[in-house]
Amino acid sequence: MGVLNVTPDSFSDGGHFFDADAAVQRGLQMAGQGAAIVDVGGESTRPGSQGVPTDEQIRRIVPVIEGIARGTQVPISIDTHDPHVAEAALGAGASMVNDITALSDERMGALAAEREVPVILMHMHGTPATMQNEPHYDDVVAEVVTFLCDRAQRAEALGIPPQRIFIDPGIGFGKTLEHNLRLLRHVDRFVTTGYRVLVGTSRKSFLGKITGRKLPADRIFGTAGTVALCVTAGVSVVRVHDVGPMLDVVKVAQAIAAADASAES
Ligand code: HH2
Repeated sequence: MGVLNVTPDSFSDGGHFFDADAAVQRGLQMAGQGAAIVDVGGESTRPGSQGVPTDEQIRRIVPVIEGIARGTQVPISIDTHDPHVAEAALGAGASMVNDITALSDERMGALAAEREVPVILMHMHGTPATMQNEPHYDDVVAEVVTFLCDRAQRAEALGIPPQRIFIDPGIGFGKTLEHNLRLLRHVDRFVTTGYRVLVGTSRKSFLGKITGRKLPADRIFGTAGTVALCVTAGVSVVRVHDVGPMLDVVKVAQAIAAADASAES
């Protein structure tokens, strides 16, 4: 999944694709590089961010989704927790909903059920404005798995079949470095729930804490480390800014993960 933020302030690509034409070009470029999904968002959710009004998000994302959908068959997801934004995005050509609040607004679940589109349910502790204020868990892995299974069951009750549900531990959303590392170390626990798993580590600040890389664009190799680990553990989708390089990492990790099966066949 390639990341496309149509925002002035996203932590990594903020301001790069705020212009609709530049954003469409970027979306088509990621599709050409092999992205299986292009994830379009009109609101930064970086720590401390305050939120963008619904009409402004719609103004940002609709022309971009229309432009990308005209140029490629690659599915487009809409990164929003606002059902009005999601509805506008689906009308413009998106076919998947990426909800970082995991259906906190039940109208989002009803919309996804009615339109028969997949949903991504992500875990977040608090809200982007406050989430990094000393987050605490007794057992971060167990608590996040339990939360996501609960939300996935709620989605099923709203009429979304399990094969259309993705769960996502929400790396960096109300988590310390240690919490992020434990979630990645035990990402197989999410895979064994039976729901497909999506993980988004791309260029995030915890990678900078480990490597000393202050600029998000310098965290590509750090991202690659996490992508290899996630794919090997059975994660279905990785959400990344650098589609071309990460596709190579995915291919190598998939080949290694499949080695036993292919040697015996
Ligand atoms: N991370 C970000 C945004 N949306 N969605 C899912 N499902 N999982 C994630 O880990 C995730 C997400 C944050 O990254 P980015 O979009 O690059 O930055 P910003 O929120 O500043 O726009």
